[in-house]
Amino acid sequence: MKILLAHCDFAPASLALLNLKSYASADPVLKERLQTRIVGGTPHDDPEHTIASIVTAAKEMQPDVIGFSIYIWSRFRLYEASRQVRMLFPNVPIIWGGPDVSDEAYAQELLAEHPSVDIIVRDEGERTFAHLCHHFLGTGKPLSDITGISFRDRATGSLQGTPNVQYLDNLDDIPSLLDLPEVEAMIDQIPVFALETFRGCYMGCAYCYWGGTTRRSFSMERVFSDLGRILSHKNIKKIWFFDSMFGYKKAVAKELLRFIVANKAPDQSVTFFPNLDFLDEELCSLMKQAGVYIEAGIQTTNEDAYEYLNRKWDKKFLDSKIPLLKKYGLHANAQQLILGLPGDHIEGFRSSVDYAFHTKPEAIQIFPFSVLPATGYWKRRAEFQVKYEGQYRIVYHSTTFPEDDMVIGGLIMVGTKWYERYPGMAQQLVSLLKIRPSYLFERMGRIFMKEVWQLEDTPSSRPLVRKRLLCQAFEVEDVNRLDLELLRAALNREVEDPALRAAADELLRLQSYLNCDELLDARILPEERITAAMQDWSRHPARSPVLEASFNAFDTGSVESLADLSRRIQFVAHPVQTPKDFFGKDLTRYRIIILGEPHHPSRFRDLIGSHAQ
Ligand code: B12
Ligand code: SF4
Repeated sequence: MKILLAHCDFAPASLALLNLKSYASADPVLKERLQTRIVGGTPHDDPEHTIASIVTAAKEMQPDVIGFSIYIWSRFRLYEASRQVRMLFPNVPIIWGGPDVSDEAYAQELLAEHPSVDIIVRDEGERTFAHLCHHFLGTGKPLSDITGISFRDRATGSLQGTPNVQYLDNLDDIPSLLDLPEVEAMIDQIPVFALETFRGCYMGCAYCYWGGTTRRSFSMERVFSDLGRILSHKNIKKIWFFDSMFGYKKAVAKELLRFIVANKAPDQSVTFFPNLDFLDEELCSLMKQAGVYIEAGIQTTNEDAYEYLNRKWDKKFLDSKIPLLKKYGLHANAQQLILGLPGDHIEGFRSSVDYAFHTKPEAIQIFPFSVLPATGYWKRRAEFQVKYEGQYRIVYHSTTFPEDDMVIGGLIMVGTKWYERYPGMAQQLVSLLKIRPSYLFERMGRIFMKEVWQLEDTPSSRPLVRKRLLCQAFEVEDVNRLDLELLRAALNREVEDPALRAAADELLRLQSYLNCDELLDARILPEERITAAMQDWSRHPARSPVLEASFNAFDTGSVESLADLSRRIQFVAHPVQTPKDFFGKDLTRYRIIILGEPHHPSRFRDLIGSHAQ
């Protein structure tokens, strides 16, 4: 029996479809009788292109069954691909699966709206998919006895649903994906690979579907074996771990990190979504050694929003964990927030942004609230009077977050994109101007909207403004237009005091150095420390000459009054080994040594003189 499986994911391979195939291949009958082909594209492709490649594959293969793996980012184009293959093959059963179709009531609605789907597989798919294959081969049960599906009865046209699937007890029942021919064919060419180590999450946050399943993990033997094999492919530079509970079993997590430290090449890095709950000193230290990228999904700091979020954290908890990350120099950490959560309001959102800013992350990532099927908020969407739009079901109105405020939040979100490009600059600027970060971001957003998008927010343009701010968030090309010239224009408009404006210009001039990784001040540190640092600097091939700044632009606390702006300092700098961003790109960071004040020479004057030659 020939089965065509289609997806459209950011990852080059669909973990979901590979898992279905791998699990089925452990069944002797299916191994013998199934012929599976996986076809796909990425959401960055033109949707027409994805659809055409699926249709072409179907024409070539002439499948007996067709399956689609549907996520929020792929749903529109895959609905259309499904419609087109249904027209070509009216009698071939079409199955949809994936998180976006896993809500039981919604699955019925989808069946009613889309005649191009016959069966929807809800939630975990391996076991159900194997049952369906047997069904179509004639070696299995009738559809009404297969758990975890919603389907259209072909004879009567009625819509039916069966009880939820029973999850796999032992995830090791899915053979390693690394043994699949599809993976063998690509593994020597791809730079990124993902390893799923855990399913489910104990938190069950109301906006998330990940927390929806019972918690199960692959065995450590299996994880070590797969990880060792992946790390041995030196072309793979980045490994993603899908484990929402990383650190839950402390000893195991630590063992895994030690394994990574011992086995990874220097240019290989790993990304976890570590749960802050489980962080301790040793785990942080090991994560630093393993070069782990940290994302802290704090989402909000507003107590009113926590009430509905079903999260076990509060601000006090965050205050106790964030310093731990900082202590271990887990620099490339992104603070993630959600804009527009039920119960939150614009002031609460501003405070969350300010909180995230003051933890000095590399990035503040704001996601507009997207109401996902099968989640807690989905079930309560009428109660919160949620209005949403577009493929991502972006919420633009709810009881505590009316549309006007959502637009302000969208402007702040644009400002945080700018932060991502210039974090050091933004930190210094906020301190210099003594402004709330969220206000600076909002201003940046307004200027960007006017200058780049040429849009004014008026009652008639409101829907367009809203869509561009909230739905555009998933496009990247605008981010590159958030440049320093735009900031200069903003500052010229906003800052009236000439001394402050000159200081802001100084920050712009020194902006690349502001992202410093380490700041050594010769005026206060012991002589040996500075002597050693100067020796490093003098040997560094990319060292700067001795530079001068009109005030201590590196220390956010250095400007208390305008008089401080005329206290010139001299400094030197050299690049240091850089952290990587989420996509594995190097971020340039500097070590700065403040030598002293030219008019008030420090006790290190002789030392400076000799190294500066
Ligand atoms: C890795 C990941 C990503 C990757 C991309 C992954 C990819 N495939 O390209 C990245 C980091 C880019 C990403 C981004 C986002 N993600 Co994400 N991501 C995940 C994550 C952690 C793992 C997905 C995975 O591979 N799981 C392993 C596979 C085996 O499990 P599965 O996907 O559930 O598949 C099973 C079943 O669904 C079913 N199944 C699936 N397809 C099919 C097909 C058939 C025919 C059958 C029978 C069964 C079946 O069987 C599979 C095996 O059991 C999930 C959470 C999770 N743990 O699943 C979220 C998740 C998929 N992401 C989600 C979201 C919302 C996003 C974002 C929109 C978040 C945001 N606010 O920005 C962004 C999108 C960014 C953008 N620009 O559009 C949601 C999706 C919900 C939905 N309705 O689609 C999830 C479920 C998490 C959540 N918050 O609830 N994500
Ligand atoms: S902790 Fe993360 S993975 Fe778990 S339910 Fe909450 S958002 Fe989802």
